[in-house]
Amino acid sequence: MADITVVMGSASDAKTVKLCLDVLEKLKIDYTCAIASAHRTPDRLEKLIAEADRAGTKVFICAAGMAAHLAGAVAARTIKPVIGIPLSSGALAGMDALFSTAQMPGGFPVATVALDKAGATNAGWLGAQILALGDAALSGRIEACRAEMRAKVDAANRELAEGNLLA
Ligand code: RP5
Repeated sequence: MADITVVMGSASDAKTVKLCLDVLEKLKIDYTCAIASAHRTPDRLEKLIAEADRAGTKVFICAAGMAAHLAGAVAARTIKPVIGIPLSSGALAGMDALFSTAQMPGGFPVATVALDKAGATNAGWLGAQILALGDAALSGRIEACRAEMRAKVDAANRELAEGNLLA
């Protein structure tokens, strides 16, 4: 059983979604990933959500562009946490996806992260942090990654103090 189910609206989203999957892999999280569109393949999406829900997936992560109905359509069919990654494409450059992912009606939240690459990465981290509530080993792996990030900032400060960064 995959703990996280990742869904993207189109194959054209794959390159961005890969950044989310990279985080899940780094943290050794069991996930599945599929392409299903709320508009183009509503039946496939419905089946996918029902099967993942039944199998015990704990978090859904949905990435879509344009009038990004995908995360909302998933949120309508499950009470598991849904994380939405709005993607930029088309004439509105992602504002459409951002608003349609974030502006959900009461009772059907989508935890909306930033647009595109930054959002894809953070969707992975957020999904991991939700799972970590019940998984001490995963919490430890997340803490270790944070320690690495802190060490990088410390190293950058040493470089700055030594005059190498601004040289
Ligand atoms: C959305 O429309 C997809 O998630 C994608 O971001 C966007 C464009 O899809 P394609 O026309 O490239 O398949 O449904």
